[in-house]
Order: sequence, then C-alpha cells, then structure tokens
Amino acid sequence: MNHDGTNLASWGTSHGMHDLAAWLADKSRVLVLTHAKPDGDAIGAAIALVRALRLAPARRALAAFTGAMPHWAGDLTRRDEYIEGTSPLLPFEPDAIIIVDTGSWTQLDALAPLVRGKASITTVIDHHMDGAGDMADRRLVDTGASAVCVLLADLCARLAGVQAPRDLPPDIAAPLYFGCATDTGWFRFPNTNARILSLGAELQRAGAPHAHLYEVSEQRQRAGRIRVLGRALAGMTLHKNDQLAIARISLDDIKQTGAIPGDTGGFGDVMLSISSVRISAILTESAPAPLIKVSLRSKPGPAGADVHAIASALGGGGHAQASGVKLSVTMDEAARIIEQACAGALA
Ligand SMILES: [Mn+2]
Repeated sequence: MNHDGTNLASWGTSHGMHDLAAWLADKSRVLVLTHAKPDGDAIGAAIALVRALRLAPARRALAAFTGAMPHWAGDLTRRDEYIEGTSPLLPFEPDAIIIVDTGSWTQLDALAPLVRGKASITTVIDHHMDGAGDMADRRLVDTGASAVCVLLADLCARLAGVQAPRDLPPDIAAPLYFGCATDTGWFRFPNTNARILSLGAELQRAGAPHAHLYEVSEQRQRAGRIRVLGRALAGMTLHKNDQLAIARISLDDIKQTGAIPGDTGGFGDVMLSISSVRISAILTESAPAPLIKVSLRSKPGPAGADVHAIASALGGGGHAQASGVKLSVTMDEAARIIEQACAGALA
C-alpha cells in the first residue's frame, strides 16, 4: 500500500459486466460516487448511471459529488440527481454503492467515509491504472477504455434492457457522450480509438446532442481562465533540450487574474503542441501551503514518455499519457523534483 491509498497487487478486475448487472438487479437504494472535483467523465458516468438505475420505478438512486463543480454541471444534471458537500446527509441507507472513474481513497476525498467498511456492498468501475484493492469486493477495471463512460454505456444498456447503447434514452446517452468526448479532448487525444468512436456514433444516434454539449463544455469559459492560461504560458520554462515544459500557477496568479482553482485544467495539452516538447507539467500552488498539484501530460509513442511511471514513483497516478501527483513542497522544489523525475524518461 503506498501513501495514495492504492494497492497495486490487488487492483484489477474481479467481476465482469454481466455479473455486476446481475448483482444490481435486486438493489433498491443505490449510491453512486466518483472522485473529488469531478470532471466530464466522472459526472457523465455518475449521472447516466443514476438515470439508468431510476428506470426501475421502485429503486432509489443518487450520486454524491465533492469539491468544486465544473461550470457546466447544471447543464448536464438535474438537482434531484445528486447531493454535494463534504458531509452529505444521505436520504437513504444504501444497499449498493458504485464508485466510478476512481478506485483510490485519496481521490474520493471527503466522500471516503461513506464507503469505509462497506466493501461488501461496493463496486468500483474504473479505467485508471491504480487503485485500492480494499475499497470494493467487486471491481471492473479496464485501462483500455478511454473514458469510464465507455464501460458505463454497457452497464446502462443492460439496466435499460436495450440491446446496445444506440437504443438508450437520450437523457442517458447525453451524459455518456459528454464523458467520452471530454476524456478524449473531443475525440482528438491519443486515447481516441475505434472503440470510443463507434460508441460516440451510437450515442449520437441515441440522441446525444453533440453541438450543444460542445458549446456547453468548451465555449463558456470564464475570462479569468484564459487570463491565467496566458500568465502560465508566459512563464513557461523548457528543460532537457526543450523536451520538458514546465508552467507554474501560483495562488496569486489565480487571484489576480480572477480565475478560480478549477480553471487550470487542460493547460498541459497546450504546451504539448510545441514540437520539441515530449512531457508537459503544470505546477499549481494549492492551499494549505506548501502544496503543489502537478499535472503531467505526454505525447504518445516514442515522441512522448510514460508519465504514469513518473507520477507513481512520486506517489501519484493516472494514465500513461495523463497523470498527476501532489507534492508538499515549495514551487521551486516541485519544479526541481519534476525535472529530476522526468530526466530518465527524456535521456
Ligand atoms: Mn475518466
């Protein structure tokens, strides 16, 4: 067990989707959880699952979110579908808990107490490379799924009693499509594969409104986000023969530009557009100090590097081309640590 609360030895799939759907069949009070500060894949998966579970009229289902909610959350969800907060009061005692898009105690953050000691009624469905083996008695982990919504589309179709995702109701297809789109950078990132493109086509057929969802997610940015991006890029430094790009965002940067802490997602991909850059790192100062959140991105194949290996060596985790780690050090120390940690991969 490392300090992230993950246990590599026992992480992995224990049950197939057929078993999970059968296990859910007689559950009547289902709680759906995901990682703190949920992104499009996390919220899309959780809300699609809540809606699919509620297709059974006698069943209660609710998602719980914690941490800053994205600006588009209100467009994707209805307020009666989730509770929010650090100590959510549950309106029912769950007989099943499903955790999507994470299997790590740290990532659950304030939601972790809802799950502790409940492994026997808990299932994890995830596509990350590491997680905790003791969180759930049932795990379906598919690191080949570009978004966890790829896995949820299958489960939702089973719950809805339809043959394939193309036959899902539009209000379930839409959040699933949103998760697939956002986790692949709108079907542009290296993790965009045939599997997710065919699912995207099926979900569009089921009624997912592509143009509307794109506008909701990509064209409603706050000015502060663009200003803090400008500042971060202006201060970018290049290392290791320009193969590593590091940008720093301080609490002052966030304050002075009118940005908010959640505004810095996706900046690493901008630096990867530089020809020589193989790895990008965004260092974001967070409270309580000293705490630096490091977001690592890499190009695919020989042009890139395995940033998952780099992040997990430092106690973090994620995917081969997108990983993160939190370091309790100053900004300068964090930059030094990242430069050193990436050196081997960029030799
Ligand atoms: Mn995801």
